[in-house]
Amino acid sequence: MKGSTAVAEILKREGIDFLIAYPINPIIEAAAQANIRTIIVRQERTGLHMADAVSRVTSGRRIGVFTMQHGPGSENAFGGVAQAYGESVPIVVLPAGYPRRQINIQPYFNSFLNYRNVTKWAEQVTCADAIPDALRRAFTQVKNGRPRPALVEIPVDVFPEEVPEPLTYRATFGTRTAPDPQAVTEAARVLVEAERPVIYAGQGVHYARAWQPLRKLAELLEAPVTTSLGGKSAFPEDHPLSLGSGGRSFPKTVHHFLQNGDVIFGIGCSFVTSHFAIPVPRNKVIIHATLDPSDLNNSVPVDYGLIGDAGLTLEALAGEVKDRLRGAPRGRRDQVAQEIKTVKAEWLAKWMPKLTSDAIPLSPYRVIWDLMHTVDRANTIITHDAGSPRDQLSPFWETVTPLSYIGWGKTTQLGYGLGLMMGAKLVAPEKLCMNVWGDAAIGMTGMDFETAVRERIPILSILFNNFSMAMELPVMPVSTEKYRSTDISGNYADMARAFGGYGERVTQPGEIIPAIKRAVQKTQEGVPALLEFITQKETESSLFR
Ligand SMILES: Cc1ncc(C[n+]2csc(CCOP(=O)(O)OP(=O)(O)O)c2C)c(N)n1
Ligand SMILES: [Mg+2]
Repeated sequence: MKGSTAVAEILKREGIDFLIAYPINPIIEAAAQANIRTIIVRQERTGLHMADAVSRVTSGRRIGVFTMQHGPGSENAFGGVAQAYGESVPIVVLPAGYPRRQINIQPYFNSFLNYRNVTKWAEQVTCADAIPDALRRAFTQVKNGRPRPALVEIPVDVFPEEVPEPLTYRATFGTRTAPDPQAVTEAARVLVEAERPVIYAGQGVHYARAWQPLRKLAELLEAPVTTSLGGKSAFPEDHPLSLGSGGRSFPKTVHHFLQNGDVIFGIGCSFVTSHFAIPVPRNKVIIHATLDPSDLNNSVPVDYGLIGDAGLTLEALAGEVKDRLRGAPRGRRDQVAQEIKTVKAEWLAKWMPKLTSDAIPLSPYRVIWDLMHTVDRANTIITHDAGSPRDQLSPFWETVTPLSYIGWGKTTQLGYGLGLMMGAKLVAPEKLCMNVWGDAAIGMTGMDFETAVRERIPILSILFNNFSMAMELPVMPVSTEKYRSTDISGNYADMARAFGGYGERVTQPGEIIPAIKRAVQKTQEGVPALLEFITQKETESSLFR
């Protein structure tokens, strides 16, 4: 069979049922012939964001695959792969390459060379019979160890070559590593001896699907739990021990308990310094459990380290902690829960005027508050975007089910949210999938709303149009005043309608909830919807620095 047919057959055996792509690449035709649904985007970046969400929302049990052409396609895709690398997302990227006689000379874009620093695995296939081995390596890499993109570049003149038959390819598998038992014993001892431990859960808990073991350990220790943005929704945020999530902005409960804690236990997180992660206080005992040793002692010096899968780590720790406690409750639960309740109430009271504001233009906080109280949160997947919407949404959106919030911020490309929710909707069609973004963000990837319409992916986009890059106002006062450099413009509800979707512009506070209901109804009818809320240039967010 031909190289391209072999790729499609291998994807099929790997359980891939849709291929996200931008032409031209012969894998697209071969995949369609093999009954793999091909989904064509408007630009490569969005396609990668979709593939990214396929992997994230399924905890890597299904792998997002994206293919594109050599040269411009692979050049233009770079941002999407870099974003997935930054966020540690396991996707398989299949660029075509220039013909072999040109591929390794200037000026031809060489994916193997150029993508090395934003993938965990990159290779170039030089003859068709190497395709099965290369794909076996790529799929094994994305299913094992730290999740990150793997790339296989296939030169255009390799696709028509013959791959020997029969094709013996078997689907790859993922396996897990467990932490050193001695390290588990030590960590359990420190956690049981701690007076005010705090658990900080990252997205490793999502990939391990370790939501129950996390809850079990927290309840045994009677310890409060916060999450990173990537870990948001790993622990139910309506649980009495939940502090809410970290990020650039976060609830006061997170700040209060971290400052007053004695031991911080990070599970499935990197602790890497980021503008969009809580600063880890330095005078604490730190226990760090992560899959990847390169995280250990990276940004934060740690006292105890555990290397392994978050689920195996949590199960092992819960077992040891239980033995040490001998079935006796700690007797702290009510006091911890009460402290959380008090601090949270005080924090929310401060924000309530914005969350319930009747102002025109609308307060973005009011829109978020009304949205949260209108949709069925347990059956929703939501994501923020870069810009103020992230800092406005993440502290106040209370998640109740795992993977109902796709948080991000290791790198923060404006426009990531749309593709994420399109990918989420593909693998969770029964859920309401919503991206909340600003008018700068839509400028990056908004054209792909047309993809949502054309490919019948009925997401709901919540757009805050404040005719500005409000986030930049404090850092661009002179250019704003002299040249209006932070102004932007557009009618995005009209744009959504022009693309064949449902679009509505909302200006009145009383219209927020009815508009949300109409838009949700439209998504249930299979029509993507965009609600354009005309909002204030809000620059305040819940910061504790
Ligand atoms: C690709 C990319 N370029 C630049 C930035 C830097 N940046 C972050 S937020 C922002 C402006 C956000 O404006 P908008 O989306 O309208 O949200 P607002 O702050 O107005 O609510 C910019 C330029 C980025 N995050 N991503
Ligand atoms: Mg804006």
